Parts: sequence; structure tokens; C-alpha cells
Amino acid sequence: MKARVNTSIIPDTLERLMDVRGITADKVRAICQELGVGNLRELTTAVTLDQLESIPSLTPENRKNIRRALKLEKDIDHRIQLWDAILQGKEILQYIRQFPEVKKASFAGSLRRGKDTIGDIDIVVEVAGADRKRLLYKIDRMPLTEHIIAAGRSWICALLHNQVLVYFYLTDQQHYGATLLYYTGSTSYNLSIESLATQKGYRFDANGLYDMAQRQYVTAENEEEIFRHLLLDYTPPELREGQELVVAANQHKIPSLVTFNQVKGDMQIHTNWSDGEESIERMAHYVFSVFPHYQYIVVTDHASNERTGHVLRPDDISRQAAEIIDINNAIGHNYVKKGVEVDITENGELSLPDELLKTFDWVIASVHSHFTTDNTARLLKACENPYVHCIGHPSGRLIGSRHPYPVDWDQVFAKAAATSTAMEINARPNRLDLNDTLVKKAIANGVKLVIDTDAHSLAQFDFMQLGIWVARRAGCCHTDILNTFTWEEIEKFKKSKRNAIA
Ligand code: DGT
Ligand code: CA
Ligand code: ZN
Repeated sequence: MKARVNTSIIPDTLERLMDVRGITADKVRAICQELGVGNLRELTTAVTLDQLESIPSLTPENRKNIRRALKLEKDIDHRIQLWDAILQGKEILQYIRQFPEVKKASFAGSLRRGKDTIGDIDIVVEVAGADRKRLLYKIDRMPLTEHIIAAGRSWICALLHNQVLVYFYLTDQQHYGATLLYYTGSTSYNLSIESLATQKGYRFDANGLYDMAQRQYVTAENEEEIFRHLLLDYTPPELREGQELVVAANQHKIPSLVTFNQVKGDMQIHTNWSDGEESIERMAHYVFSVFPHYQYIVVTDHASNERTGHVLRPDDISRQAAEIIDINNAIGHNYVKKGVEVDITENGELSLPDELLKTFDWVIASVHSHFTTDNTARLLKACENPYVHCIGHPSGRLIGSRHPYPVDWDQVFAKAAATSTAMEINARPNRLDLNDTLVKKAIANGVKLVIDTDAHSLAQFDFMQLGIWVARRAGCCHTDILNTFTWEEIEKFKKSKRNAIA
């Protein structure tokens, strides 16, 4: 006969282990006894030290599920790119929002903060207590779901077929604000909110914001109400990384961040004159109708000696210019600007001579070779060229496949600011280059940024939002971002470069 399990010795905080697939009360008891752990923190330490290996009743699958449920199996080499996580996350949101049990659902975690890579997807869901079992049943049966890793009253962890983990945090209307705030994180931001809340007579944790004097949880349907209780400025998720932003919110110094609606144009685009998929005309008409608030686009095909495949040859330049004039005549104004992306060669020269460079409205100079050597000198020299307006994808990194090359950024940003050369935030999902940290440094040095999609096809114009996230995470206002300016203002910026070099 099977012995009755005595669960009374399982500490409250470890009861959630029994939510994990394949983990029985017996197994939790064995973990508590054999590892001598009495709370979640001790368990986390033991799991991190691989001590679960020593418990005979746990199968490798059990151990893996515990690590996944506790988010202790994060592999820095296998983080998902933000764009993929957004597409995946939106699909899940769309799916679960159809369930009558789901009153409301939002992204949380690093996905909501717009980090360039994502460890796992976090979603906060408003669902009545009585409906939670049914919701679990439906999530288990979503076509995307491989199986459920853990499920309890307040959470569901699902493994998708593509091995991405999705955590659903279940809450009610009155605690939605605090739950969303907590699971949006980041962890270090939460820790500083926790200590500030304590100073102000509250306790803040995964259960919400507890008013010590009133002896009850603060009810708040949205985050704004929680910020108001703590007398803090509302802080956009993109800024919630470290402690300094809690201090800024307490002093009412949260910057007004750039938004997608402020963008007036896209300044790096490739057409079928080089390696893009579409004609200039198709791209122009597409952007004109899909992004009605844009005032211009800059066509910047490659004029390159280093690239294989289709590039803009010197004798193509005047023919392309004539085509742009025709398209602008049809549109009715100078909507399409004539730009180019040139290579910065090994010694810092450019792949077109100055006589040709000066015929363009906008010149981007980019490093497309020698990705491991220190490229400071090449970038400095490119900034000094009077006809170069912007440095493309300045650090050269490709997320997951190529490290940024070494650069002395202090020198490069000082030169860029002194010569009025803009730096790009290239918004392609695997670039996001400059990244948030470097953009923050750039604006501190007075450098202007341009957010470009580097679109090679129509759908890629959507990447603009990724670049906006990078800029917002760096604390950029619209005045830091050149393509929130009118073209007349951009002409002034170009003129300041000519004056600086002269
Ligand atoms: P990721 O998934 O690695 O890209 O990064 P996050 O930021 O999404 O982190 P994740 O998924 O481990 O947890 C989601 C949020 O939950 C996190 O940003 C803040 C909150 N959180 C998680 N663990 C803790 C913790 O131990 N303490 C506090 N204060 N907050 C936590
Ligand atoms: Ca996460
Ligand atoms: Zn390029």
C-alpha cells in the first residue's frame, strides 16, 4: 500500500514546486529534506549549484522542469531576438484574447522593456479565479504549445514547439497594475522600487503593493495608479533597468522619450538598384500609403567595391537620379531623397570619390570588412569627410553571430559631435546597432542619431519600432533623433557639418 504523504513539512513558499509537471509532494519532500532547503531562495541556490542531481527520485526530466519553472535554465547563447519574440508573443496574445476567460492580457518582462534579446516571454493575464482551470486547459491545447511545464493558481508556464518558454501570470482586475509592474521588471529595477516603497510605508513584492498603515494591498487596475501611490513619475518600461530611474522618477525627472509617431522618414533603404527586392517606385508608394506621417525616404543603395552581387556602379548614379526625379514628379513633391551607402575601406577611404559623393542628398558610410581589428581610425577618418552625413551600423555586431569590432567610442563620439556626423541606430532585428548602451553614451556626447530600417523589402519598414525601442532605452528624446526633423532641418544639420569641416 502506498504510504500517505505528509505534506505538512513542505514550507508554504515551496508548495509551488508541486505545480511543476511530474513533481509530486513526495519529491518536494525529498528536496526539502535531502537538500535542507526551507524557502525559495535556498532552493534557487541549491538548483544553481546542481544539487538536484543528488536526489535519486528526481528524473532528468524532473530536474529540467524545475529549472525551467524557476527560470534557472537561461542560456545566454540561446536568447531570442526581440523581433522574433514580438511576432511570437503577438500570436499568443491574439490567441488568448479570444478566450472569454481572458479579460485583459499584456506583455511583461524584457519583451515589454524592448530589450534587444529575450530569454523568455512573460504575459500578465486578467482572469477570474473560477476560470483559471479552463484557461489552463485552453493554453495546453493551443496549437503553439508543446506541453505545460508548470501550472498553479497564479501562474502557467508553457513550453512552445520551438522550445520558447512562455510564463502567464494570472491576476484579477484590482491587482493588474501591481502584477504588471512586478513582472515587467527588470529585477534590479524592482529591487529599487521595493526599497523606495519600504521608505514610503509600503511593501512591494510579487503579490502587489501592501500599505503597511492600512494593512491591505493597494488596488490598482493599471501601473499609473501604483506610481501615483508611491509619488513617482510614470516611468516607461524601456527605462526600467537600473536603480537610477527610480531616483529620477522620485525627483520628477523622467525624460519625454521619442515615439514612433514623431518619425518623419526612413533614411537607409535598398532597392533593386543594388541588393533590395523592390523598385524605388514600389517602395516609395508603399511607404507613402502605409506610413502617412513620413515626409521623406532616402534611397541608399550600395556603392561598393567590397560587396559581391548587385551594387550601384558610378555610371548608374545619374540614371538612378533621373528615375527619382520622375517618381517625385508623380508624387508631387521631393519625397524620395537621393542617398547612398558607401564602404569605409581598410584605410578609412570611401568607395566613391568626393566628386560623386557631393551629388547625393545623404551619404552613409559603413564598415563592411575587417570585422575583428580596431576600427577607431577608420571611423574617425570617415567622420572627417565633408560629404559623409552618417555612419551606418557603427559597431558592426550581428546579434548571435558577430561581436562588435573594437572601437574607442569616446574618440569616435567626440569626433562625430565635432564634425556634425550622425550615428545610425540600424533597426534590423539582428543588428540593433548602435545598441542602447552606446546610444546613451552618444547622446551624452551630443551626437545626433538616425533610426534607419535598412529595408531591403516592403515588410522591413516595420523594423522602425525596434530602433525606437533602442532609442527609448537609451533615454532619447525626439531632439536626439535626426529623422524626427523635417528635411529643411536636416539640410541645416548638413550645413553645420560643412561649416565644422571648413
Ligand atoms: P529575460 O527573460 O531573461 O529576457 O529577462 P526578464 O527581465 O524578462 O526576466 P525574467 O523573465 O526572469 O522575469 C520577469 C520579471 O519578473 C523580471 O524582469 C522582474 C521580475 N522578477 C523575476 N525574478 C525576480 C526576483 O527574484 N526579484 C524581483 N524583485 N523581481 C523578479
Ligand atoms: Ca522574461
Ligand atoms: Zn551596410
